[in-house]
Amino acid sequence: PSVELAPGLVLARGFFDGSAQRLLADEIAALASVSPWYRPRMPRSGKPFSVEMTNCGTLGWVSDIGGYRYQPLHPVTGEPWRPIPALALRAWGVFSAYPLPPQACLVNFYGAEARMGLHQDADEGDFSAPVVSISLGDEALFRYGGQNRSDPTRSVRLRSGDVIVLGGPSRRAFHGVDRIFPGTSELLQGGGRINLTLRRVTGRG
Ligand code: MD3
Ligand code: FE
Repeated sequence: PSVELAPGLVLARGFFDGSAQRLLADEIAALASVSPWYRPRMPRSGKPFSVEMTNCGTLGWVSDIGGYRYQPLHPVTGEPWRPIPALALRAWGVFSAYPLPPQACLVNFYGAEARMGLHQDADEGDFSAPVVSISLGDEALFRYGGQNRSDPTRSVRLRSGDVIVLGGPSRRAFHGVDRIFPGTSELLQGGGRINLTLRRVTGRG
């Protein structure tokens, strides 16, 4: 069952069942053994994120003191990113309504204390493509607002197996993760939360 929380913001509760979540979590563990988790830093300040990141796909989103960008190589190992897991591509196929496959899949890991401040995703060249997000592991309090930072916000708790789609006017909405709820899922060894976001980076020409 999917519900539209705001224009273009669709939540598909429990899209991935327990066995699909298990397969995806195992695929992420395998890809992180090749493309290790690293802690990005904020542009200019160099302050480390509380979220750890890796990517899969032909391009990955990275952040360091020089800025935000998409690049084909892991910033620490210098190796190419691994392919996007087939199950994640399935969510894109079901929800994106977009004729081309995703180029990038940013993989975020939240430990018990991690959070992500309110921001817009603005580093992509094609805003006609949605962002498709998959949640795994512990529950999280997700906050979303409007196109301006000062717009009112609403919150929704995201659970393991949920998919959210950010398309249309919601593609430019401010959003963030206020907190995670430790101990609410048994999926990940050692706890925590993983979020995958599937993205188009370049336009259709
Ligand atoms: C709303 N990740 O990686 S996913 C991100 O749970 C990010 O890790 C959060 O925000 C997380 O950039 C939220 C949901 C999400 C992703 C992209 C969006 C919401 C969005 C783009 C536009 C509007
Ligand atoms: Fe974001």
